[in-house]
Amino acid sequence: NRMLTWQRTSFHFQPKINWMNDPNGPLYYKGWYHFFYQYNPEGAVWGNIVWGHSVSTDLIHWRHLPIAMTYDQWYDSNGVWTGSATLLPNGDLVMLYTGSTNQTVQVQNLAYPADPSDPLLIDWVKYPKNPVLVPPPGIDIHDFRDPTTAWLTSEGKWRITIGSKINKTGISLVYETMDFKNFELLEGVLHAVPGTGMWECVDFYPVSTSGENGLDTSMKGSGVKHVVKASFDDDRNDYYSLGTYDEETAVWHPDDPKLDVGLGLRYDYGKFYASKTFFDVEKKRRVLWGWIPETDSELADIQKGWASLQAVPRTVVFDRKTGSNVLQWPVVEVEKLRTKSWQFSNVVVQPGSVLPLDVGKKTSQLDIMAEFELDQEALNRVNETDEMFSCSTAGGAANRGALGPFGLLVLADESLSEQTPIYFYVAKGAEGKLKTFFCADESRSSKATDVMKPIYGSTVPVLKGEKFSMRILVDHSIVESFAQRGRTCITSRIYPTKAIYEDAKIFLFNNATEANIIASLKIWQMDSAYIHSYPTELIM
Ligand code: DQQ
Repeated sequence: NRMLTWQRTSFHFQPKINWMNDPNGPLYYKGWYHFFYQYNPEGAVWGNIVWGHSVSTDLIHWRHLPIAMTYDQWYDSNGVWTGSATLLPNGDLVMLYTGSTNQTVQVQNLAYPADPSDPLLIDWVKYPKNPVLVPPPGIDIHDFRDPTTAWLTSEGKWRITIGSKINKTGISLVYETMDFKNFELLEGVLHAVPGTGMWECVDFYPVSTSGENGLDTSMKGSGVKHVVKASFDDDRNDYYSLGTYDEETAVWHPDDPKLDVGLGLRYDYGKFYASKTFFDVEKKRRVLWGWIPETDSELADIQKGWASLQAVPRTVVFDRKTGSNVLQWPVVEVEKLRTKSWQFSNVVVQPGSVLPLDVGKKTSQLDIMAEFELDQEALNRVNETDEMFSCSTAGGAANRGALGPFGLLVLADESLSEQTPIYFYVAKGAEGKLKTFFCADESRSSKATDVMKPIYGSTVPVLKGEKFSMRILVDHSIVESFAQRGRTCITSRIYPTKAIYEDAKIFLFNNATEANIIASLKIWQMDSAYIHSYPTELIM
């Protein structure tokens, strides 16, 4: 029944049925990408959490494997919660995860593959002397979770960090270990930010300031900056910050205190949470996984029998042009799904107009690359304007300013009664300084009344000589949008009821009052990925 199944996606990772949340322990091992995830095998709501498990050779096509770990010990009987993988230099693999005990105490546990020679890592053994860590003095038993991948010190010891809070200050504790069984809590914290609440799923990793390659988690020294990311339980967003890691003190300092964790940048200004990176040893890149929660009602999730997606994995690199943010970009393998393409060159879109783009029938699975130029005469002519602009102002893409909004309407029906505008908005300040916003307006994304319809967005740096550029992945009920090669990203989890399958169209629009825009686009239809179940579909 097409009404029941249309919300399923075609190239985003999701289990066949039931609830999924955080990505866990991603890694590349003996020829396979492994993806574990928080999973409820018994329903479409959070609970009974185990580790689901899938493998892939390209991060796009997946084979679901049996559940890797279930809640079968006193130290994880309330759930096998989030954790991370560490690949040791000798090839050994260790997994650390949070268990919620029979008393709902949050503890850290060690697990490892039963048969390290099995590239599929089907069977897992929990260390008999678990837990390896319990909440230290001063830390609430419910505020101690989500161990990171470990990194090496110059002395050959391993360090991990674990998110927590003290009063309202979000913190990340650092532990040192030789064997992943005995740990020592270091004095002080990796980092703390007052007022930010509990830090979930902390991630800590180096990025190269001189090259495009990703770095092993233990890399340090010159030409390296470190990212701290925390998922804020209070506002359910993933915040990151760039800075310097001091090995001596095991302390990290933000480059710019104004852009500290939670004060500045987010990975994504839409729906995107509990993310985690791993270093892909095969392709020498750092890959980011992020959980996309639902924004419909719990009842709707129960009715459809499943909940949540994962974002298409993204490579993460330091933005050497701005020097102040990372760039996120869908892994190159997703381009293998590109089929038929359409090109539009230098289309002039006049103020107040909407132009349909004919890209054939299969319009609910697209990869769109678009570039826009604002007409220079108008840019010069327009005086200071819209300095108070914010994406989230009521009205969204319907609000008209001198130099915006302009962009695309995706998952729109013929009559535009459903549409999701993804757009730029240019504000002009004193001395002619331009400030560009990148926004996604979900307020008209669905006729359904039981879904959230926020308007998302933030600023995006557009450097001298750059055009306004966006990439959009459209996949039935999710739209992932990337501005300026991934400086600002927005994931929209939306539920069109009319703009589905071949009734989903796309349009160019320009709601600016003063300026023409010139648009050039390349648009590909996307094939579906192979994401099948074990064992029925695996055994061929
Ligand atoms: N989800 C896990 C926790 C983590 C939270 C439980 C973040 O370990 O803090 O399912 O979404």
